[in-house]
Amino acid sequence: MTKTVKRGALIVLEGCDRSGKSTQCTKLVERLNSLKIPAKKISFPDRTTSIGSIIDKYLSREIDLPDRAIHLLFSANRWELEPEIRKQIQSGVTLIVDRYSYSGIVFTSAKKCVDLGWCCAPENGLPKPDLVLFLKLSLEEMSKRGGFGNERYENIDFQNEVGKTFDKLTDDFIQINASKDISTLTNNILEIVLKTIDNISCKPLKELNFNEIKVKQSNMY
Ligand code: T5A
Repeated sequence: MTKTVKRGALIVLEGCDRSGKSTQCTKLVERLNSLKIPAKKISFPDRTTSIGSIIDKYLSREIDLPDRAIHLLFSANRWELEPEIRKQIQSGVTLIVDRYSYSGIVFTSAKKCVDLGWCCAPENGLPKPDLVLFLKLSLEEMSKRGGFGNERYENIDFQNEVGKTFDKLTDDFIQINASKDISTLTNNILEIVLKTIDNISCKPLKELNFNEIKVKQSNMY
């Protein structure tokens, strides 16, 4: 008789730039693996693919692209990893994801050039996270962290707009105070992640459907 493998969880860390997402994703995977829970980190944008290399050139200001074109490339970068995400989750691996569709929607929307519905549409149908943690950090603290200002989007006015847009997007995120020290944060986040892994049990992985999203302000751009 074949043994049914319990699926892994899809956990996303979101937040403004330099809020510590990458650091926490790496630490979480280490801690989960040390507890013998199979876990891997993936990051968006994934700059290692051919689509990701265009995104990297755009972010480092090597090339310019129209806002809609770069938005669709960020989304395509998620879709090219979608089969792998499903495969890993079904094989029992928990994925800790550094940014996801929410960043895609919010960063383009904060440019105030495209309406929210247009930003959301390409994300519909991607695997829906079991948990989204939002790392919240003040603009002042963010700007003091290493490397801030190196890439496109890393300026205080735009990050302020990004923060406000994230706030309007959904009530479903669990907010985390990202100003705490790294190990305290990892302990806090690990506790929530372990509960999620326990709770998913036999629940199937859902799909994102932004047509149902709870947008707090209907005229949001
Ligand atoms: N984007 C992204 C879109 O426009 N559309 C999309 O669809 C997607 C997915 C690049 C840009 O692309 C945009 C958003 C971004 O502007 P990225 O590759 O995630 O996205 O950007 P990165 O520059 O790699 O990462 P971030 O700027 O988001 O930084 P992190 O991951 O939040 O922070 P991290 O962990 O690298 O830490 C930053 C610094 O702070 C320190 C670290 O040591 C490091 O120096 N630090 C702390 N210091 C004190 N206390 C703590 N608790 C700390 N945690 C970390």
